[in-house]
Amino acid sequence: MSAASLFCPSAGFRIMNPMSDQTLVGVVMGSKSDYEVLSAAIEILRALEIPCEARVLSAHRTPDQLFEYVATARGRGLRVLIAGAGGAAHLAGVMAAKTLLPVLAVPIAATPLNGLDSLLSMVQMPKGIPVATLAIGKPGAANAALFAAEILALNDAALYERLAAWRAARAQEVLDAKLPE
Ligand code: RP5
Repeated sequence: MSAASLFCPSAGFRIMNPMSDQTLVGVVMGSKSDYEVLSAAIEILRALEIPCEARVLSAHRTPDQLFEYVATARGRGLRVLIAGAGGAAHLAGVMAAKTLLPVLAVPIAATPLNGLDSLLSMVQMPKGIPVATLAIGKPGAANAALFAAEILALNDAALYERLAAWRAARAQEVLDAKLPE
């Protein structure tokens, strides 16, 4: 198994950085059913070599365990939290209430309202407890990871270079695009 990808049974996926094994980003989802969407965030974090962990914790089904996770996150060295949930998605707001770490929220289409319920739940946080809300679904999950990377890159020149290279590669994909004759 490569050092860049290690499965940790007790904490879900844990992505190791060859330079440091300090976990920096915690990806929390309200249900295992959210994983397909949040995997878009984990893929980006892995590509940028940002050590992260993924957990299933619910604001309404496992509130005590969620509180414990968030309350200890900063002390464990985590620097950014990503929260993905569907329906009445109070997960991100509850997490933000328990920490001063930045919380990036990913709305998930899990009900007949197609994610609009989740989006509004997350984006309409009352003044004082901020949650940064991304787009619904996989695009939002990927952008949450990129936003986390931008935050971490403020104090990590090597990560800044990896992020710049990642974006340059996306630009090159556009420039290389071939249209039908
Ligand atoms: C939310 O309810 C979860 O975040 C998930 O998006 C949705 C459905 O959960 P399951 O019924 O699939 O566990 O709490």
